Amino acid sequence: MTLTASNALLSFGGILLLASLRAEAALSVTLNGTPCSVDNIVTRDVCIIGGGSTGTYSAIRLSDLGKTVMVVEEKNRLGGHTETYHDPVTGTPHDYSVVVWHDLDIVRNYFARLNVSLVKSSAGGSGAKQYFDFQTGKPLPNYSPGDPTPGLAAYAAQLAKYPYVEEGFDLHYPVPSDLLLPFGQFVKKHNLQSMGSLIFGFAQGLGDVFAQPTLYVMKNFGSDILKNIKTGFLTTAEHDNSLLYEHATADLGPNVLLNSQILAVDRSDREEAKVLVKTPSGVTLVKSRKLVFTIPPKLENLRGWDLSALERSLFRQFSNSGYYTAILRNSGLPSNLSLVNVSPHTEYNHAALPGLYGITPTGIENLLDVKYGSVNGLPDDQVKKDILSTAARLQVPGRTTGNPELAVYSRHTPFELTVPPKAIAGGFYKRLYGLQGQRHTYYTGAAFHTHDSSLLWQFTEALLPNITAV
Ligand SMILES: Cc1cc2nc3c(=O)[nH]c(=O)nc-3n(C[C@@H](O)[C@H](O)[C@H](O)COP(=O)(O)OP(=O)(O)OC[C@H]3O[C@@H](n4cnc5c(N)ncnc54)[C@H](O)[C@@H]3O)c2cc1C
Ligand SMILES: *[C@@H]1O[C@H](CO)[C@@H](O)[C@H](O)[C@H]1NC(C)=O
Ligand SMILES: *[C@@H]1O[C@H](CO)[C@@H](O)[C@H](O)[C@H]1NC(C)=O
Ligand SMILES: *[C@@H]1O[C@H](CO)[C@@H](O)[C@H](O)[C@H]1NC(C)=O
Repeated sequence: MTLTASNALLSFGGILLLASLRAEAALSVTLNGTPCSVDNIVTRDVCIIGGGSTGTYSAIRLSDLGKTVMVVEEKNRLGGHTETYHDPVTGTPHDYSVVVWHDLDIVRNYFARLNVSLVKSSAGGSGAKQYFDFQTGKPLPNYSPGDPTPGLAAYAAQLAKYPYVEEGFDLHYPVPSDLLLPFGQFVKKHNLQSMGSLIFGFAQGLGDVFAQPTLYVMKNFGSDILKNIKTGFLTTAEHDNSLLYEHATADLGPNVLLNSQILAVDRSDREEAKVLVKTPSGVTLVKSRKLVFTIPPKLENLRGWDLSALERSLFRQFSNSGYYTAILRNSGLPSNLSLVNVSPHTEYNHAALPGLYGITPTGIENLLDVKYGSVNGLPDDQVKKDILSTAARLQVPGRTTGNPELAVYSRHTPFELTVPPKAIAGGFYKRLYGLQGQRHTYYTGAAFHTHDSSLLWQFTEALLPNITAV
């Protein structure tokens, strides 16, 4: 019997037991006209591509609405950009990527459903702020970001003109020209200069926020964010945001394929979509009536997909920024300061990219949180080297030399997906949204709205009636 060799597989659920029994007599299927042999075939109502913020939400909600699901995730865990470091010495958790959610019913209901407690939190981070030019390592003791209040008030008045940008990309045409202006020009036009430093710090991950079309900035930094800055965001009571995803993983049981790569997708059949997946225990074919697509739609991430000419022509237009996170150990830097990267040479004294946004406390001795940005993707080796050499040159009073190393490093890249103003004005997002429901596929996730978990759950919730319709 092959069963003795399959203990690990058995714990993964009945599906894989089946796979092991069939391993010697592989099944043959035809995908995109090519015969493929598979170890296992499963049928679900919905196959969810990507198990990050949006994919996990989709899986839980669709299950609760009585649908059978299968989530396909390439990493070894659900959660996507949500990552938690557990200090091996103290066991203390630190969320080094996604930190907060909006205080909204949809958020509270979802966490209650997965039995994870929430508390109010500010998005500001901890530690007394000190300003350094990270390029030279020198302190800038006389620098102050100034009072952003007048700029924020004027910005809020501008936001109020475009309430629909907070719901998605259902734009009004012709697209108002202010939404297409590079944000730096929009700032000057509406006298928002006093919020220049604040927006750069908030819109981390957007690359050069002042060069991005204003539309993307408004989607990232919208009215509900402004409200939550005043009234408080939500975070997990345990300060371990990955609990949400661990509970979801347990809840979904065998309906998640982790460490799994998509080999091919065939949506040509009128009845069902076929997704061929390489899993750690063999090749599985997932057949489903509907797909929920939540991954970054960059062509290099869609090898094996049967993209239509339209899908290809839309997805190839996306550019992306780079965003990276790390935890620095033994840096010799104090554990209780928030070090902000400012530059004497930029318009709002914001950090020059590529570079660190800042280094902030984790609440754990000897461990510091690092955020790093670039206008496009960079090789990991370059980012890691830059983080270490930058940390080494910071002239923080009282520091020791240390022996800096990265306790963890994470590549959140491609991050923000954008298209040029001309494409936005020309109806790019109308065509992108026109894909909804075509070829069994529903699209959600950051590229289809914005990098904000709470708003993505709202956006996904609104799609559910269509996904569950027969
Ligand atoms: C450092 C950082 C801090 C942030 N802080 C906050 C915050 O405090 N609050 C907030 O609301 N938002 C925050 N965000 C934004 C965050 O919420 C994301 O925008 C959100 O995770 C987007 O959800 P998503 O489902 O589109 O993508 P993801 O969560 O990234 O999920 C996509 C999933 O698909 C998987 N995947 C990708 N390609 C494939 C493939 N080809 N095959 C199989 N699987 C694939 C990925 O591994 C990932 O798990 C932060 C992001 C970062 C990077
Ligand atoms: C919910 O979480 C609490 C606290 O972690 C735990 O005591 C309880 O058993 C959990 N309930 C369910 C239904 O999982
Ligand atoms: C940080 O900690 C050091 C000693 O570890 C202490 O001297 C200093 O006052 C602290 N600074 C702040 C801003 O808390
Ligand atoms: C969802 O279905 C409704 C009703 O059929 C339709 O009007 C709407 O355009 C659909 N929305 C999407 C995003 O497909």
